[in-house]
Amino acid sequence: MDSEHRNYVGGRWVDAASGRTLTSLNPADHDDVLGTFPASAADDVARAVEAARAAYPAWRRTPVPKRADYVLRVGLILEQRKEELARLMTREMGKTLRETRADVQEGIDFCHYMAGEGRRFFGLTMPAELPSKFSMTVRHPAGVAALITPWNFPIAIPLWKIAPALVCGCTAVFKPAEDTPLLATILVQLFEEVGLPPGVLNLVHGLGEEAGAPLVEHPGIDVVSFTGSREVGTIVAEVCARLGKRCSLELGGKNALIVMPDADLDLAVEAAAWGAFATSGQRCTSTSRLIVTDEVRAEFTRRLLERVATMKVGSGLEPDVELAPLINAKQKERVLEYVGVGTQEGAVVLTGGHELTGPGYERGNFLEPTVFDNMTPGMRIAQEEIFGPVTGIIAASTLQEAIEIANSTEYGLSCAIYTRDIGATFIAINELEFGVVYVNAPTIGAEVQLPFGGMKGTGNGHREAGPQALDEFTEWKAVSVDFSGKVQKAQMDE
Ligand code: UN1
Repeated sequence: MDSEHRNYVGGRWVDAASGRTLTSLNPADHDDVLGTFPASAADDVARAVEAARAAYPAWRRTPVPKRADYVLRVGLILEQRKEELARLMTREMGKTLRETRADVQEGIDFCHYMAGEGRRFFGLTMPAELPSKFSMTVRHPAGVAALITPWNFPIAIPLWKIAPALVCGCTAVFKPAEDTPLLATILVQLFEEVGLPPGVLNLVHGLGEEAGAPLVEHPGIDVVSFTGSREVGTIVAEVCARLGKRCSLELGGKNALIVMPDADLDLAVEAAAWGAFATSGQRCTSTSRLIVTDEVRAEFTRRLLERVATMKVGSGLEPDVELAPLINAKQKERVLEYVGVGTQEGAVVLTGGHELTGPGYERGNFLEPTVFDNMTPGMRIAQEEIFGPVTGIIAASTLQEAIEIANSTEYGLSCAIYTRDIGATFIAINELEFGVVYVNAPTIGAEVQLPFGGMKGTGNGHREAGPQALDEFTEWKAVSVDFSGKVQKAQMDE
């Protein structure tokens, strides 16, 4: 494969005007270069937005089932190329092959789900209070969309945005994370391969400050869909508020798993280990707080440490590795810093806490799985998203206290409870302030037909995936047709 990649603007592959490039490296082996990509700036962004604007009128008028067909066909190609793309994704993003296969699969599932929406796209009909009047709602596309995605799900998350945007009749400019530009490029190539009209989907590579910021600011963008850090998301929200744009944000979590005294401890331990350390803790849904009731805390801790001791760290291509490298050196440093912060705050490292640098680890960003004990709810490590293989145990004495602790952060994405008590289950369902709640299942592993997103600081009230995905990219139009032959006056005519 050609290793010099380009932006995709108006159906053409083009370099950044400046000619500058960025390089994508394998997080498990820095000597393995995946390619170079344009370091785009405001002028490149402007061209992409113009192309998307030019394509918008015709795309908006294309019948919905036809728009959805392109998405279906991309899903079918992804099925054929799943293994190849999963391998490339492990090379570019790092996570294990089992996980990259699942990432591609999540993309396939969502393409198929959204393709079905092309033949639903339901509105409502409702009665009119006046005679000879018909009322209904129809969806109208939100316009030209900016889609800004993170590196942790290089295929699934872009498709959570691209697929509904296109089905809804939006045209789009896609700005993927600079750490996973190759997978983003291939994804856009698939839309080209299925014959998507030029300009409907445009790709601009680059850094957030250089390419993402001018994209959000551009007056030709009507709606912004952003997944990333709370810090950047707040800036996106402020800019959009100032410019009167719609935006939907998914900004991470501080996800908790509650273990009740009657829990099946083996399942709870496995869910904790999987939820905390899959993708090396680099999921918005990763379990970073284990809220364990007093009766089972000692035994849960013992079994968890036993399980963590079996976890192998290494290249995601090796079959028995459970913790693959972190995305880049900066992220690794950030996580190590948090380990220091936690220790200073008085939490105790039960296992892990170090970088791995020995044979096999020299050229990547490898960290040990880390478990803190004596974490208390107010600590920074219990409040801030770390996005690495770090979790901590917080003690709780009752269900009520466990729920209060779970709710005590600014985030509200994913929460799990392990219990066999039906009462505790429903109290938790009612009281937890999280957009995603699991009973006897880990905090990670959302399925595409369910709405995904969080309460409080995790977002701004929007949901991705599920039927709600359409709301991100459409406006509702309330339509009334009066065939009475009179000017009827609502609320006045008898
Ligand atoms: C994310 O990390 O932003 O629920 C998304 C999960 C995945 C999606 C995570 N299906 O863990």
